[in-house]
Formats: sequence, structure tokens, C-alpha cells
Amino acid sequence: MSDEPAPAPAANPVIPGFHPDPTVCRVGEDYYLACSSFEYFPGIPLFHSRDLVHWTQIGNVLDRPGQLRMSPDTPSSGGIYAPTLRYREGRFWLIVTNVGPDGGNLVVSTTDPAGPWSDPVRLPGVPGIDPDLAWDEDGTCWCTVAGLAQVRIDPSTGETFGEPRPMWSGTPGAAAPEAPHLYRIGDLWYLLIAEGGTERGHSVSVARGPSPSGPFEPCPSNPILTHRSTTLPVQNTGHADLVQAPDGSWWMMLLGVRPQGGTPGWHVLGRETFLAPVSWHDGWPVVGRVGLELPALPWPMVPTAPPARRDDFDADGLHPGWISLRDRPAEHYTRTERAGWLTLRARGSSMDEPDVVFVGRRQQHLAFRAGTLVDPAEGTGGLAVRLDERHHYAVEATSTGTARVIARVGSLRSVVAELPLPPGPVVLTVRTGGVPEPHDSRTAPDVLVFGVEASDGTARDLAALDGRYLSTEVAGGFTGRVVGLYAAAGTVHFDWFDYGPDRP
Ligand code: 6LW
Repeated sequence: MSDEPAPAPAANPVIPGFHPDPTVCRVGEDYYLACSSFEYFPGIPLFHSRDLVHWTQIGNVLDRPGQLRMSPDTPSSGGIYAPTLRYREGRFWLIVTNVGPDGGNLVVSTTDPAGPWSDPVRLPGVPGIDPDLAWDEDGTCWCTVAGLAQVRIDPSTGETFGEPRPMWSGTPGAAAPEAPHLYRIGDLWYLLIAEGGTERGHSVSVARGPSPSGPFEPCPSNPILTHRSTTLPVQNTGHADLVQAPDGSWWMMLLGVRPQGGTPGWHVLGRETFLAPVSWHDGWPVVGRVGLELPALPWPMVPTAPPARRDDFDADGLHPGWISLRDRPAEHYTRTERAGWLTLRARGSSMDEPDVVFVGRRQQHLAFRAGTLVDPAEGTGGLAVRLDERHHYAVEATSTGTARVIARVGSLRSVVAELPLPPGPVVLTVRTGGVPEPHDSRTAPDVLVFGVEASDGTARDLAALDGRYLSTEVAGGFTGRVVGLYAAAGTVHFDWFDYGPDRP
């Protein structure tokens, strides 16, 4: 496996992999964007860009237990949903819902989006999910939520003023009016929403009115964006936010998916973040089809350094792209026990358990390759591709000298391959492999090939598993695949982890 860096993305999706519900704001020449993170900790990845195309993760908004506590009772696809990120008078504000025990809506703020962000201010008077923040000329802060309903709030104290009031809630008969974002544009207030549900029927609609509370008149050409009933490569387009560039042009960041294989089309990377240009006609925003190519930009691109393919675990702390399940206590995830290694100490006994010690990164490429050097002398652990507790594949090494591949699909769990190992550290690998012929309506989206490279030079593939079972169409939920390291028993040391696009 090479240390060659992966190329920075210059195509849609501009933030590939499980990065749904994008929310964006601009300050001067700088754009900032946040996404949902669900059961993973730290919560809410925060990105920076200078051109709306090249995004670099500069932190996570909820990165300490004082801001975000998720117990094993927070289900997968519970936790942190759909934030709104806004800037006002020198401060960044982010409002979000924690769905689960001890949850609810909360606000955090900062002067530096890279962090630290404040402790959360809770909003017990704000119901539901997908909260939005907008300030009018008098400084009144309007919070609009899925459903739709609206209430005035003080985001610095969490106080609400009056009861939430129902308002324009999308196209009559359309499912799930949600993801509201309210903007003052010119003399009018625009209310952008998603409707139709976050699956193939997803769409973006808009209404406008004279004040932040309406009354709102729907756009005659709603939905202004949907890919429903098409065979376009990007599907489920919706949950959008608008941003204006310094040159006055308007842009939309939205979520979409890339289904692969036969019917019904399986998407395995979760909902990804796409960029689309917006034009205005008769005072309404117009969005074209969202493709895999980049829209033409009226400014030069500002590429950023590509991410390193290998993490040697030599730096202090973990890169902000590393995510754990629900929490990351130092006694279970440590960099100090063996210098230059990541040490995981088991808690849950397998990837089936909600409290398993797991740390991974989002799968961001349809074809990828990953590997790790693991020392299993004191425990059992390995390399997993995870959708949730009930949908994951893994290759692991045991202290008793075995490598094995485990497949968990729904209520079925199986050891699908086993191999005796010579003593010592071992390289565990996973990559996407070719999908077997014939290609027809039942063709898999991809195949995941798990392998081992032992210290005596033996290298072999142990199992090739159908990727459809690690897709949202099979598992349900709101997330995508995460590739990472886990401990199932004892203490397990990892010297490095590689991840990158697979190139033939
Ligand atoms: C989110 C809702 C949605 O709260 O899915 O696609 C939900 N839109 O707005 C979870 O991401």
C-alpha cells in the first residue's frame, strides 16, 4: 500500500461519503459548512473552503463530553441530526437536535469555527428536529423547525417567546416537510424546505413572504429541485442550504446519494454533500439538475492539500475525521501506551454491541482500499466496515493466532473465513473488488474483499462479500459506511491505518 496522497475532489459530490444535511455560511472569502453526525463522536464535522469545491475539515463542533453525551441507549441513526450554521456580528451560531435519551434542541456558538465551541444552551421550548436560526432587522431571532413551526428564541439563554406557531408546511400531500432555512433576500423572506422524505422522493421547495413569520406564498414551480422518477446518477436530492458568493452569485449545498448496482439501486456511502448553482427568475431561485461533474465556477479554484493516505498514529491526538461510537473515553482509546501506536481497550465484545470500542473514518470513494498493521498479542481486534450494529463486515486477528472474517447482516452473524496466523503483528486489509458477471437487475453495488498479510510474507484474500448488505437500502437509517479499527477483547495495538481510493 503506497503513501501517495489521494487527489483532492474536483467533482460532485464536493464532500463525498456520509456527510448529510449540509448547512453553509460565508464570512468574507471564507465558507464554512457543517453536517449531521448521528451516533458518532465527536459530533458535527465542520469544513472550510475558499471556492465551495475544495473543503477541508477543520474540526468538529461537539468535540468534548461536556457538549455531547450519548449512552449505548442512543440508537444508531439517533444522536445528532441536521444542524443550521449561521454567522452574525462576529459570532458563529449552530443549532441542532440530539435525538435520543437526554436529547432535544441545543445551540452552541464561537468566534472561531475551528473551535472550541461553547457549551450547549438547551432549548426546551423548541420542539421537533431540523431547527433553523434567522435574525430580523430588529435582532429578533426566529427558530423554524420541521413540520413546520416557528418560535422566537434568545439563542444565548435558550429562552423561547410564546408557543411554536404552525406555518406554511410545503406542498399539500407531500411527505415530511423538513429542513427549513429562512433567509432575508432583498425585501422578502424566503423559506427553503425539503419535502417528500429523504429517500427517492426527496425534493427542495421554497416559499416567500413579507416577514420572517410569513404569510408565505409557495413558488409556482415547486419543487425547485428533485430527481425523483429519473435515472440520473445522483438521487434523493434535497435538504439544501443557500449561500451567496462575494461576487453576488448564489449557490446551493444539498444532499444526494449515488445508488449503484441493480434494482432498487443500493447507496453505500450514505448521503453526500453536493454543490449546485442557483439563478433567479421572477424573484424565485432556480436550480438545474445536479450531476457528478462540477458546475462551472465564476472564480479560480483554490485547491487544498490532499489528505494523507496513511495515519501513522505519530501525531498528538487524532485527526478530526476520525469518529468513534457514541463516546471516546481515554481509557479505551489511547496514544500513550505504545509510542507511535493507537491502543484500543475492549469494552463491548464485538461490532454487534453498541458500546464496542471502534474508531473509523467515512468511506468516501466508491472504490477504495484500506489496511492496518495490528498487534493482537494481548487481545482480539481488527478492521471493520460498519453501517450499524446489525450490518457490518470485519477481518480480525486474535491473540491465539487466528485471522477471521465476520459478516453480520440483520439477525444473521457468521464467521465466513478463518486462517491460522504465525505469531506477531499482521496487516489486515479491505478493498472493493469486481462485481461478478452477469450484470443485471440483481447486480451488487460493490464487493468488499477482506484479506491478511502475515509476518511470514503470506498474503491472501479471505473473503469477498456482497456490498449490498452494507447499504442504506438494506440497513435503513441515515448514515453511510465507516471504515475503521476496533477491539473485541483485551488490548489491541495498531501501528498505522491506510485509506484511499483504489486505482487499478
Ligand atoms: C433530517 C431530515 C432529513 O433531520 O433527514 O434529509 C433527517 N433530511 O431533515 C436526518 O438526516
